[in-house]
Amino acid sequence: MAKIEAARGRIIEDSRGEKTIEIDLLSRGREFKSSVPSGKSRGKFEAKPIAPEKALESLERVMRVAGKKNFETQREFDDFLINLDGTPDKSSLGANLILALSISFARLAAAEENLPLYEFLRRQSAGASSSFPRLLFNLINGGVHVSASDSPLPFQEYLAVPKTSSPEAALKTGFEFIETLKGVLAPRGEADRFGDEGGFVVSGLDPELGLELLDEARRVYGDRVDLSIDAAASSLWDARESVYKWRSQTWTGEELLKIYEWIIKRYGLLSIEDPFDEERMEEWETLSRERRGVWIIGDDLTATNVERMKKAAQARAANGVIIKPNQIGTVSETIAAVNLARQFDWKVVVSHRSGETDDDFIADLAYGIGADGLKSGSPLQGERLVKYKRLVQIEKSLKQEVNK
Ligand code: 2PG
Ligand code: MG
Repeated sequence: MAKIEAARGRIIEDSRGEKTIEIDLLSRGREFKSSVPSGKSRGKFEAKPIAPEKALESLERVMRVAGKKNFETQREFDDFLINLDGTPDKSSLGANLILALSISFARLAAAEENLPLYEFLRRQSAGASSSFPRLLFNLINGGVHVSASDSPLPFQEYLAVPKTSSPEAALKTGFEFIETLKGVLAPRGEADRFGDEGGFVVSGLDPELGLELLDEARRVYGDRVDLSIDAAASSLWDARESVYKWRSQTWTGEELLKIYEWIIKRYGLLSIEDPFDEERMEEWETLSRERRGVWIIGDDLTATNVERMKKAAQARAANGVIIKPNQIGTVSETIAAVNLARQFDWKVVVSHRSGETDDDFIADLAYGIGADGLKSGSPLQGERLVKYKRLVQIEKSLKQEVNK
């Protein structure tokens, strides 16, 4: 059904000023563009991107074969890419090139069927019904997303999550809450430094401090947001010394567990992402065991990879999962991970990466598959805001349809 007539690729800059690729697929006089993000706190089980220059060379290799074929389905196109690559981690063609092609193909195939992208994606996912995700705004950045000279907090992300399922209302709450938070941070002289995802930078060693500050803002603003963290603990884990470590601080797994138990109670946390290292599932289990109401979310742990997810489910390590298309590399495999999460009855949070572009694919994905959350940084940064705005646009278009 879908015939790719030509492809173009170029190198662009992401939100960190690092190089990434943008790809256009051309078909029947129309072009279908996409670009791919990249992560800094990358898990070891992720698919591997290659240098952008090399990825553009791979594009020629792909087109020599793809240009002669017709592809019936997304799965068929993705399988073609996976087979042509031939490696388990997509390091031959490059996971970045493969994902850009896969996303552009989804846009092309949706257009062929005259469907909005989110509806096309919903149909790829067995039994999914579309719904709007909660928005997880990363408002205080820490860990490896902040330059070391700013003495960042140990946990990578301190998030505020508006208590509404309307993206428009959530975005409004997000901006208002940021203003309130500024008022809390200004007397500390910390209202004008930003990390990779557009959140504020707070200096300190106490992992709780980011939550204390968000909570202070919440007391002023009103109880209209939940709080969450991404500890990104694989970045803290020191395998040689068998401890978690951040600058002059160290914690054993048990000590971290105590911190989580305390902050869950103290702040009524909605979710904790990557509380422990990606290899230490026994530690995850100790937290997940007692915490049925809190979303214990795997990111580096699960890497949007069904084999990793099965292991985590067997170990009872988590009850939720981060879905990042570029961790696995194709749209079909991303949706397979979502389907499996649903079978496990896990929460699903679709997520951006710390180095982002203006591509808003993940917003259509999150709505299309009915994700519980979309995590895309602070709305103060343009590359993050486009994702949230795309959801608002979908919401408005659906309302118009009802009013017709
Ligand atoms: C994460 C992500 C995105 P990175 O850990 O969840 O917030 O960070 O893209 O650097 O892996
Ligand atoms: Mg994470």
